[in-house]
Amino acid sequence: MAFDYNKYLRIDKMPTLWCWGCGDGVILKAVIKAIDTMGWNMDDVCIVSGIGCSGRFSSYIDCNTVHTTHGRATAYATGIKLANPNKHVIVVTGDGDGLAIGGNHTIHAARRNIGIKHILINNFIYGLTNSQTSPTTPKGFWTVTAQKGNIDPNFDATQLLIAAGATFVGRQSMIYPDQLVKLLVKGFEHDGYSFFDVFSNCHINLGRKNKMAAATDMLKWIDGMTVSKVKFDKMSDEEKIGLFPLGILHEDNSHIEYTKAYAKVIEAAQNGSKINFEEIV
Ligand SMILES: Cc1ncc(C[n+]2csc(CCOP(=O)(O)OP(=O)(O)O)c2C)c(N)n1
Repeated sequence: MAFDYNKYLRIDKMPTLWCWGCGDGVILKAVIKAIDTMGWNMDDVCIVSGIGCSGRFSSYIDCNTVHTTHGRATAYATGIKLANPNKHVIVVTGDGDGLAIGGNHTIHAARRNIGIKHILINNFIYGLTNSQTSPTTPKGFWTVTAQKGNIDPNFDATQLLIAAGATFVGRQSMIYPDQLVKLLVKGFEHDGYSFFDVFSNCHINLGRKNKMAAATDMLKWIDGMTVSKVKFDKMSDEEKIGLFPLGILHEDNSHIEYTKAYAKVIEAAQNGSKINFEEIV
């Protein structure tokens, strides 16, 4: 029997506002399937998004949703999770939203290991606002703010997040929805902060000006720069240049999830006792 997406969607908001061929719709379906696999009650799920094409995410899933300000989604999600430790808080941002204006919130959520699930839709551009350079825009690409080609070095979000202390970091491309569902489920099961760098296409606002006008052109480009972590790990340093590994890139289950640590602060304050810092690892 076909999977019933309608059960999870706000049908009155369909069709989505995303452009024809945009990868965001594939990611939406993958997130729904991952939630379904988890068997979560939708009353216990909260989706928080910022502003951007990725920001539309919270409009479409029928659960608790918050469409917040650009760059601040992770800060809202942190507050929501702290106040409701038993809820499943999923934050969805773009690469501009989560790595540029909101980069600060992202690294500190990772550092604290708060149990929010951060899906970064990485389309390598500020999509909604018509093509400004983002922290992941490749060198040489035309953007509206770099009309001679982008000179800014870009970074690999997963390496930043690992360095910041994230305890689950993975990457997948929307070209492989089944693998994306699997990765999301692994990260949803993880007790702590989970970060997913999800490559997506924006053929309208990035591709068209960079000789990839069709969605399929951009998908080929994305596919050409990604490789499974298993293959990546066997490559020489030279072969790895320009390639991004896909899969679980980092997992560390040895640290306490932040709301559990914070519960000890509440307990100490209520009982007039001291925190046992040996339990805060
Ligand atoms: C504080 C603030 N700064 C800037 C904007 C304008 N703005 C809205 S969306 C956006 C860029 C979105 O790009 P990204 O986060 O990469 O998401 P995408 O649209 O590509 O999904 C910008 C700059 C805003 N709404 N608020």
